[in-house]
Amino acid sequence: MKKTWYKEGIVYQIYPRSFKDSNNDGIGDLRGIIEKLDYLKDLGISIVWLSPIYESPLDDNGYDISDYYKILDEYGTMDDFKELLEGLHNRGIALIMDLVVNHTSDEHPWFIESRKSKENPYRDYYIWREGKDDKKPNKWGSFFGGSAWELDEATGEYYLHLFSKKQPDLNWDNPKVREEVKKILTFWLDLGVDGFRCDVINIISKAEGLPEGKWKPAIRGSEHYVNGPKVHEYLHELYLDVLGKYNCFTVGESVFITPEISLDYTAEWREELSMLFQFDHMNSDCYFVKWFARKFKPVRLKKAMTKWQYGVNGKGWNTLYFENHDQPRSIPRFGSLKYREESGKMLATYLYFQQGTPFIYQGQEIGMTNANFTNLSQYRDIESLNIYRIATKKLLWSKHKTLKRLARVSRDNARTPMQWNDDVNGGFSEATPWIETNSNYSTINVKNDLKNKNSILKYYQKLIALRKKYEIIVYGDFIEHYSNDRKIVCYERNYEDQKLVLVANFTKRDVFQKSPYDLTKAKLLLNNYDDDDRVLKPYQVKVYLFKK
Ligand code: TEU
Ligand code: CA
Repeated sequence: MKKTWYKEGIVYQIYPRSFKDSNNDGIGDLRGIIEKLDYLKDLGISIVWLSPIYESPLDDNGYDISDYYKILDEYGTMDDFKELLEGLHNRGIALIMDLVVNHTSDEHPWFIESRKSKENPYRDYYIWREGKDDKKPNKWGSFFGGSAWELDEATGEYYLHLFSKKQPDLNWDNPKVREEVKKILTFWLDLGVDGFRCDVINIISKAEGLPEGKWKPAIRGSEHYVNGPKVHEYLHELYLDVLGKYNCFTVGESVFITPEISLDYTAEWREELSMLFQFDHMNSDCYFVKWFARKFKPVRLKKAMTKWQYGVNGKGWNTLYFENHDQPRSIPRFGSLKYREESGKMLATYLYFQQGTPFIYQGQEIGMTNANFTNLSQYRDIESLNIYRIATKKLLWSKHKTLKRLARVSRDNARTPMQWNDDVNGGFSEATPWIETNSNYSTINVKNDLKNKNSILKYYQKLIALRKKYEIIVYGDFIEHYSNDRKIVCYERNYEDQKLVLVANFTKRDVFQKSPYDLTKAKLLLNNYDDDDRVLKPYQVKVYLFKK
């Protein structure tokens, strides 16, 4: 397997709107990130992924771009961006940008032109269809609920939007669109960025004729564009014409995918993408989509994680993530609020000792928890607001039930301001933030964690340092033991003359430690408790190193 910097790297995702506000208007910005560069360096991460900072009407917090070459005013200027990039590079940290090119904003000049007339030169940049007998062209659904089609008055035709109606899908079959994407990539790479996180990249190619979709528990119509007919051709084209010429890396967000299919994107010889995000483990507490809840079971999480380890290791490359800006916080989800510190450390260890590139989402490293919103007015996320409307109006869920569901799964859970200290608004801003700060900032914050030597943050620093020190954590193989055990986790990694063994307790009760090896013969590398005996305390995790 080829060794590369991005396999060895540790990524930290910044959601700029909620990271740090430098000018007290309640909105995070680039100069706020610049203030925190040393914090990032001390954490030990080596790559930053910046969620979108481009000009946008913010219908979906920047995942609706109206100018790919301009920084959103609220976030700063191109000079601020260059200073940020230089500040990161000076500290040995790479930067990857969010590339959102399945769709643009409806306020992008291309779409403004496109909707003007059927003859407009930009018409074919998007996907327009006539209605069928006064009805929508087909029954495809949007990821945010409702139909994926919107009627546009000017020409009486419908346009496709797999996300909000302010996010029209681009027509990748138009070579001009692909040239535009290459121009965008080249522009940012020439500025010095080190790669891209490619938003929903496995849905860019739609089946010819846009055939009717079958009803499925997932999104109606998705069988006609998930890993669509030309997706590999288009990605390979981007690679040949642009990406392959730079020492950059790409991580593609991919929905409804299997390990086998993922290799078609990431096997090195394919020359497409470096790695993918997948969602299987995100379904360990729901069915297909998060709105259909089921109880979290550790064994389901283990099965999903292990499936990807076995399916991809040695052939492609995995990503390791539990959190991002679309997911609720992982501690209340997979761990326990009662054992916040213990379970936060255990989850990190279980995840980041597997093979793949680690992704840490801002606030995860201090064990931030869900927003606890109880009122609809507290929500900002378009998906949450849409689903609330649909659930209460069409599915006739009660308001109470819908709010309870949102409190558990809403994307806003991850979007509350970063908690820096116990000053007003957690030190994020002196002004009222665009979304409420979690009131637990007085105890859960960076300042406290830096003072306390047993904090989650200190533990993350230690874990990151270990990943940098021991190649086995990056490149070792992966073998799981006791995969059907509902309480414990145990896996090993092997590399050259070394073996790592991880044992962990995924429950709130003491359990007896199990291991296929005599752990008294190994060196204890990491432990989230002080004691090391044969009983695993609630959410205890230990990692041992053997020299063969
Ligand atoms: O997410 C794609 C995606 O699959 C999500 O919409 C997912 O279905 C949803 O968040 C689950 O709750 C990407 C971005 O990460 C997300 O923030 C954007 O809203 C979306 O694409 C559209 O660009
Ligand atoms: Ca600001």
